Amino acid sequence: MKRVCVLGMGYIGFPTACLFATHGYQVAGIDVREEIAEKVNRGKTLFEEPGLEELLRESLKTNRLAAGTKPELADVFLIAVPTPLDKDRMADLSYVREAATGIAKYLRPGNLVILESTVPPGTSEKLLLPILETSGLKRSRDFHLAHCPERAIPGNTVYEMIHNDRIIGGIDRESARLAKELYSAFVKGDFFLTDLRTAEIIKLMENTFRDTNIALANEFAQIAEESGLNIWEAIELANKHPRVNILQPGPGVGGHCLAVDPWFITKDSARTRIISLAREINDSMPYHVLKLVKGITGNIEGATITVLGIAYKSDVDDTRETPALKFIKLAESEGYKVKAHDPLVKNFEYPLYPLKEAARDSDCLVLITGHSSFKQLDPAGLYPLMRNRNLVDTRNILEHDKWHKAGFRVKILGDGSHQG
Ligand code: SAJ
Repeated sequence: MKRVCVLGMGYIGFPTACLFATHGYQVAGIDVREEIAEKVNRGKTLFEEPGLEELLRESLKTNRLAAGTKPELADVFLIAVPTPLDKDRMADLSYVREAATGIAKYLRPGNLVILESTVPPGTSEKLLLPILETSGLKRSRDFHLAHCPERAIPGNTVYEMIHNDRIIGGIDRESARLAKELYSAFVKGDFFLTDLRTAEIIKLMENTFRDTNIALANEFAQIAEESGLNIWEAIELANKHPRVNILQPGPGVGGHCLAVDPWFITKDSARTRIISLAREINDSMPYHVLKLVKGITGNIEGATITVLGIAYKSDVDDTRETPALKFIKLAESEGYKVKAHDPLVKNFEYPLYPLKEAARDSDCLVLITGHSSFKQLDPAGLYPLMRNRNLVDTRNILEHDKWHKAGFRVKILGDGSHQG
């Protein structure tokens, strides 16, 4: 049976390790953090994702998965470590470097190395290969290398890992073919083979496309506020056109992908304009939300605001790059007292309160994350606790009539037709 060593037990590496373990491979799940490896071995999932708990249980029951902190001999090494932005908006590739250095010691003739982490074009060739060759082995002759960027969406990771099509870039045709064979164990989508550099940029293009589309929606939203119309209705109707699909405006773009990856393209290019502008528009949305809050809270001295939703998007417990954090910092710097509530998030930079505590003495509710459970919020359960009845809905998910009837002034992001 083939052995796969997965480096990085994060949002991608962990479910990937479980999928290989439940589809015929012996898997070592490696993470530099000992507590992560221990948790996996104790059968605890590292985050919530539909289907993940069952996969882990099955992987451990059959002894096909064991987590540890050091790489070990294997047929396949799969790198799924984070590639965050550094403070100069450059890709921080230190985790990739560290993982490759670890692998080089265990690399043997015939091995296949796969990079799943998102990286700037050229990283596999310029950074990864030279490190792997410190093993004394030679690319193509002795070992294979492929880049198979992950494409699964948080909140539906396991399903998408199985059903999405995959792009595989190889250092040579044989590397791509071997990687395809490996993933075929559980991937039901189609495979498309290409070279390393093309695979690297495809991943970045996908997320940049989405980020740019959201920036357009955010710009439309601000235009709608200026022009006294409702962008939500306008987008819905524009999307009835067979070739138009505008995404939704909101309080900004978070997560570890859309808010990060476009910068990997701009970094080495003097030609990018739309990409960085889109990033700036999306990054500016928390300022815009604060402007809406100021508009509705008016002259209330030292107002307290309640942030509903901290996660970077609906129905996940993930707060990476969340626009909520930026919004809270901005609001505090302008003298607001902020209390935050999120039904799913457990750890955050700021204290989180149960809903009623968060609403107590508040002057304004600001819905940042569109969690499904918020749709059922009952204004009658909250306003008796509040000092003033104001609501800003940045996701347009609440039943606004209900809130109006309960005496709230309501501001919806992107809706200039609303009179409050
Ligand atoms: N957002 C909007 N309006 C929308 C859609 C999203 O404001 O219409 C915001 C969300 O609230 C969130 C952010 O954008 O803050 C990103 O959320 P998302 O659901 O669009 O995407 P991610 O970051 O969770 O996952 C993306 C996916 N990429 C694409 O759809 C092209 C996923 O398939 C990738 O695997 C993932 O990035 C990744 O890991 O790269």
